[in-house]
Amino acid sequence: MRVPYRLATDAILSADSVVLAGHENADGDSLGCVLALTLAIRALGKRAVPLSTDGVPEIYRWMPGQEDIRPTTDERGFDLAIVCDTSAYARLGAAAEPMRSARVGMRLDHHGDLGDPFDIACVNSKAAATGEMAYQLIRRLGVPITLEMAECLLCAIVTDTGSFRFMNTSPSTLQVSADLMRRGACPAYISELVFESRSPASVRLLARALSSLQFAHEQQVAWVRLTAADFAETEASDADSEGVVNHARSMRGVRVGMLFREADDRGVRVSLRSRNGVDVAAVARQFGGGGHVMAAGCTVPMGLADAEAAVLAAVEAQLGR
Ligand SMILES: [Mn+2]
Repeated sequence: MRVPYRLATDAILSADSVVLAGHENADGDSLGCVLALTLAIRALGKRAVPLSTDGVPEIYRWMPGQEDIRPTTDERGFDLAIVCDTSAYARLGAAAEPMRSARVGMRLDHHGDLGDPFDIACVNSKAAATGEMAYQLIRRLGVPITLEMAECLLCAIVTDTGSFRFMNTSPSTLQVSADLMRRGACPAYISELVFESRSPASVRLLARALSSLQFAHEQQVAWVRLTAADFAETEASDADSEGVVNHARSMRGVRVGMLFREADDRGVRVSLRSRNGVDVAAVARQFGGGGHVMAAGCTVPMGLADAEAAVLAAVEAQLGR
């Protein structure tokens, strides 16, 4: 897979102002890329404006430079926009307009879907995290990777690989991570901050989800649900449901794990996780979503029970293929 890093570095080097944003429901990867690239672009003496439509979830509020992130900006006409960790402007939420209005649009992403057209598309679906690609880009810019950048990039990799446990972890993922460690970043420290610093509300929310556990397809499919009342009564935020879906997949014999959550008036948000190559991205695409083969999501404009039935039927069809 040839990634046009040369075009990407040329675009950055010839820009004076750069605006960067990751996807809605920001995660360690989207934020890590936006922040590391912001630091690198500023190190080149250029202006960089980091955006994240729903701000920075609490578990990422230690990341270097995160205090600069705004949901959006009134400014338009940046020289360059860098869309991180997604293929679509629509997923940038409030940050979409300043990003769209930039003279040059660049996508830096490890999702395989086609998405919107960009002037420069740096896409590598083999990269474990977009952070792995941001590392390659910063190296090619000739900017020394500081401890701050290294912590952002390693956080991107640690979170998107589930602490190097997921199938996407490759030799190059580990090589990049080793280099980031040599620059002072520490996976144990990052894991502690991200995975061992949960809010009581998020654990109470997890308890609600686990108590809803259901199975189908000879226990090869497991799912949990979170209602609007679960969020309200535990005082949990949307970000507190991160990782809940992994519990549905964590059991012996389960091939597909799912989380259904009543999100907003758009309907039910569905997260899908699989193993052994079961393609849940294909399922998500049937409902207008997308993602990776073994980690995908979609929003279904139905009530909770109907959404569960519809997605379960699609998953069972996928398993029967
Ligand atoms: Mn990612």
